[in-house]
Amino acid sequence: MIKIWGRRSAYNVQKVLWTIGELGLAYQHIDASGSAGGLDQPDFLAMNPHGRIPVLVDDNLTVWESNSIVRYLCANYSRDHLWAEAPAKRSLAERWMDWELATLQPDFLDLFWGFYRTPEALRDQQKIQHASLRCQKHFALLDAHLAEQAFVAGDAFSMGDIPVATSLYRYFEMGTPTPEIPNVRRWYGALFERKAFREYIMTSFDELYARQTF
Ligand SMILES: N[C@@H](CCC(=O)N[C@@H](CS)C(=O)NCC(=O)O)C(=O)O
Repeated sequence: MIKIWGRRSAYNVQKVLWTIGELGLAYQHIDASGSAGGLDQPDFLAMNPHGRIPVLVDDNLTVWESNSIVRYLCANYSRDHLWAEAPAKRSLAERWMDWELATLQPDFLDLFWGFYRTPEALRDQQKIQHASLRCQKHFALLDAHLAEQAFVAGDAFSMGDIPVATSLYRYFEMGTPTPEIPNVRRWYGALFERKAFREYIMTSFDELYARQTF
């Protein structure tokens, strides 16, 4: 059976749990990080030398890096559905996964950590404002893309939607200003129809408020 190590409130773990939910796979969740700790333990570091979550084990295979895990699951369990077999079609999804990791996530994490995870008295307002503007620019760009199509890689939901959309619930709910992005809102509404999105992404992240550890 597939095993997933990680904390359910962790953004990168949620991408993987959502994917597993979409694919309807049985899995075992092993709590790691947060109150469970364990990321610095030799057993864990043997699976992921970076000491980060999520980690997936499937039979003899161990995979770390959330987007790589999403790719692996879709390639192995969802051929020609969430994973497009044709490289050209697949690239439509993959570019948004890489964009999420390289461009959106660093700015989104600066905003989430700078605002939500920092106690009010310690917040650096200038840094928050800067991160907020960068996120607004990223989401406006995504909005323009979604004006042309229903999902990031075309007319159908694919693995490309998962990493980018994992940030939406927190972005809209954490209490910072968001721009007018009607196409992103429409996409968010379509994702809300998906059971696994509601189950794994639209979950409380209160435990992270003003928490600067883990
Ligand atoms: N690029 C990595 C980042 C992994 C990462 O930084 N995970 C965070 C949780 S989202 C983590 O392990 N933080 C330490 C902790 O939770 O104790 C990925 O996408 O898997």
